[in-house]
Amino acid sequence: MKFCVTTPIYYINGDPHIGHAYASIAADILARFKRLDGDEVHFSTGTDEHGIKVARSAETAGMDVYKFSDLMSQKFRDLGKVINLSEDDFIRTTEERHIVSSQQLWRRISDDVYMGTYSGWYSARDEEYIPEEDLSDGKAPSGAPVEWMEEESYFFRLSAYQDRLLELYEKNPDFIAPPSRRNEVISFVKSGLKDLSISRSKFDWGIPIPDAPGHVMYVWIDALANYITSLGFPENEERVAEMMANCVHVVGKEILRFHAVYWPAFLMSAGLPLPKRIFAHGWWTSEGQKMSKSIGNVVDPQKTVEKYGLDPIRYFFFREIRFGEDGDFSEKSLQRRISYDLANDLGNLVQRVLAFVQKIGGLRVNYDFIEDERPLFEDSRSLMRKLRVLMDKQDLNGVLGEVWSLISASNKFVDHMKPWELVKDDEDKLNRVLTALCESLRAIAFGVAPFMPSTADKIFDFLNVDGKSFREIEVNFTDQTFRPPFPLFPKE
Ligand code: ME8
Repeated sequence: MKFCVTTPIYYINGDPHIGHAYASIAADILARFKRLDGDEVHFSTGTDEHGIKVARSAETAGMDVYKFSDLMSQKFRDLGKVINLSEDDFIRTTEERHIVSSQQLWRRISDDVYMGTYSGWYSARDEEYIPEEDLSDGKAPSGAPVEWMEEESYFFRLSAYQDRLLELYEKNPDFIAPPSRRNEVISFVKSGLKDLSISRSKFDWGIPIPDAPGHVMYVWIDALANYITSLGFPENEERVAEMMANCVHVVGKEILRFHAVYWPAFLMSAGLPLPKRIFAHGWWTSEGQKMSKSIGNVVDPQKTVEKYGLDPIRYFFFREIRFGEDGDFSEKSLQRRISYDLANDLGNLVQRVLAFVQKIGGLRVNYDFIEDERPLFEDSRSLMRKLRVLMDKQDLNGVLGEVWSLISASNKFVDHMKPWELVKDDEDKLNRVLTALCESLRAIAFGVAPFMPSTADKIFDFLNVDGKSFREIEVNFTDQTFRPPFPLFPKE
């Protein structure tokens, strides 16, 4: 199977923060899961560098806009290292390949494009025109200031796509996820679509429109096109087609409309395939408040990783809330997750089982399970089948829930079976119990691997397992001595 997953490409007007890290880690988890499951994966992320907002930030910084873009884009690339992203492509919208691709997309939609004049309120922070009726106290719904703009502009005949879009949502109920977001989009489209202004003439930090000197593309056209550029458009349309058919765009809920309404309309107009799903995730506040530079509560990914380690943060994001909902990032809740779920449940299980196996001189396998051990063995072998179903719905929280129920079942199994007593008088049972436990540790390691890759690697190492493919779960262990385990989440 082929699988494609994308993150939003981030504006480079400010430093990356934990919200960007969150969206990227979500996509990374989906990509890692599918790779372990044997799929051919294309995972792309990158930076959105054109538009008024970025041009103004460069101006404020007193820098040439190209130099500014290089500097800021690099910060997002560096964030990828800090959060262990496994992207296949990091795309910058200022790259030549992207300019070619966006211009080609433009040509392909040109039957739906006409020239007119735009006048209205523009929010540079949202990079969007705001309809007069949506203003409150003279501001955009996001709270951003607006300014009056009037210019000659190209328009995209979005109004002509209303019925086709409604049909798309109707026929593909999972096109927009989670389901709660779907109605929101449907009622927006039903309320009537206006044609969309898709060019700028008073401003030049954008991709030039073919054969239209003095006009650049509206930043959102160029931004959305990144997904197909990354897949090789325009040279390789075959690859675009096969990857888009199973592509999930992970986006924040505030940009769902661009992805679920404008993007499919552009693709339909261009005669290009639509993605499989747009998944809108929620927003994180920090210690109960909206993250903002003026409040000073913006969570810096680098510092948080230095303090708590990366894997606990990657875990926290997807354990704390259902993927799609809003959450609050607080150090207290993070610490709680680390000490209960990670150190007590997972860390302790691995430690108590493997230290014991080590103490008795290694594992001597016995797969002749009886009623006592078989359920744990079967739960371990069938874990991946359950996770696959949940992952296909991007239910990341559900996946962790399943993995943690196996962890807790395994801990109870140890308590109940008391291997330290079996060692005295029932060697056969002892070996069955420990074999079942090693099986469950291996399944657990695979279950956590997409979320906490380095933690999983440590467990794989302890168990002498390769950790490259879920297929390894089906292979019986052999007699062996393991490396001595060390605590996965040491208490300071
Ligand atoms: O919108 N909580 O870029 P952007 C959770 N360039 N996620 C957050 C977040 C928070 N507090 N803050 C940001 C753009 N995000 C466009 C996208 S795509 C073709 C173009 C995440 O830099 C979330 O995923 O404003 C959001 O959609 C994204 O960062 C927006 O990044």
